Amino acid sequence: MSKHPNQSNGPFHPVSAPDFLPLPQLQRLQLQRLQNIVRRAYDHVELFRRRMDERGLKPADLQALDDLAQLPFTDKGDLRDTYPFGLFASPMKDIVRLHASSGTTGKPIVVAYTGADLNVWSSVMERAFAVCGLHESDVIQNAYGYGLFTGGLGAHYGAERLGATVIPISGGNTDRQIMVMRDFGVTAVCCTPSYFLHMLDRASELGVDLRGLPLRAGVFGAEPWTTAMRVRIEEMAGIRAFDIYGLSEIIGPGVAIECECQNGLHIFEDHFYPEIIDPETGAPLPDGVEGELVLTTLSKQAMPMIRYRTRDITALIPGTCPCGRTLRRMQRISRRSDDMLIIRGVNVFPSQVESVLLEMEGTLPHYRIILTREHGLDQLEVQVEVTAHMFSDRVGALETLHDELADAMERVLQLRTRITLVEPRTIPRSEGKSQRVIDRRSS
Ligand code: DLL
Repeated sequence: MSKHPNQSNGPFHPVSAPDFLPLPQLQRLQLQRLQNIVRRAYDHVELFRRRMDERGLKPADLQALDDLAQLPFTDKGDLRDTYPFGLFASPMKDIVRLHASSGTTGKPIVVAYTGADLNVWSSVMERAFAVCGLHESDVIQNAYGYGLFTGGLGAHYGAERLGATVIPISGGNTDRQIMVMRDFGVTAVCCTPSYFLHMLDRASELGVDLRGLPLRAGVFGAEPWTTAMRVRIEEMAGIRAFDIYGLSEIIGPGVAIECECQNGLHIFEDHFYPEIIDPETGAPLPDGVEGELVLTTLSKQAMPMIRYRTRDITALIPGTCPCGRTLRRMQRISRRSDDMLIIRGVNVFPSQVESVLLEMEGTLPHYRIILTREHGLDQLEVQVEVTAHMFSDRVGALETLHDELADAMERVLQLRTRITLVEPRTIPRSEGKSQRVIDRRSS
């Protein structure tokens, strides 16, 4: 038998079979599922039916995958306007789980699952873990928060279905996380990248070197992080760090994940159909061009999402992946179309700030961006921790670092930035998604 493409991660995992479907077969499956889901949404979701009718469209008009582009978009505003249950396509008796995530106003957005939906969710999460080379012998510490957030339970059921040993520790209590990681022989950890950085710091304070433990993989997501951040994490922890993507509106974690090639995230296209559009005009963009990711759920029963505008900015990567999967890949999410900060008329993305900081020797990957308004003028301050070594009476070195950072920021952002170098462990840590931007301009 010939060597299977993902054999470097151990034997081919049987659950990965759908990742390798021949393209015509995948596309037939997608079209069939798309036709069913559009019919379901039309029959059961009033908002969707009204929008289709306004365009003179019927579900039967959908004859090819390309016809999807004629259908109306859905966005977070629709979830807000129909709060809490207005987009459900199943009666409450068939809904077995609700989750929620933050909305654009005070109310959260609510998402629903039937038993069949939970089954799909566990299966894509199981496949996601298999993509990173995890299997039944792994011990997975799941430090995503359990609760209304989809991270905890999503990863939990996928890891259990894989047959791995799951430690449902949830987020928080970092000392206990490190004790468990060491004492229970943990081989993989799931959490936000920022929380893992925090664990790394704390471990080193406690004199625990993660590189000496069996830990070999991290499955990190729920917030943007950069390749530079990955390099740091992999070096400091001696692991492979994989990027996992998802959002509550579509299912939770398990929409896309990086394979061993770590060159883009494979989208589980047999369940989630991707498009990239121009965020301004809504026009479809070709592969390789950055734009807003739009996703359509192909199998979700309780809350089908047709052409959901994620606000996440990425591009579909042309060509095939050396791993052999036929699932298309997207670039890691660099930013959201709506996390753009406008400072004195200049567009700034937090990821730009991070990339400058991480390229500079002597800084630690803990920072925050503080926006204020002084005399009517927006001010951008970047607070960043520097290494303890830097702080030990090398005033000259601190000054040099400060000036170099200010210059590098100006080059990249086209904006003069106030840099504040702070001692290690002074910036508040988060146990879930980090809050790196503090906007005090309106207060
Ligand atoms: O964050 C689901 C999740 C849990 C994904 C655990 C991965 C791991 P929400 O709370 O609804 O769901 O937030 C979704 O988070 O639209 C992105 O803007 C951002 N996001 C999620 N994963 C990534 C990632 C979960 N890998 C929103 N890179 C999404 C960048 C991410 N941003």
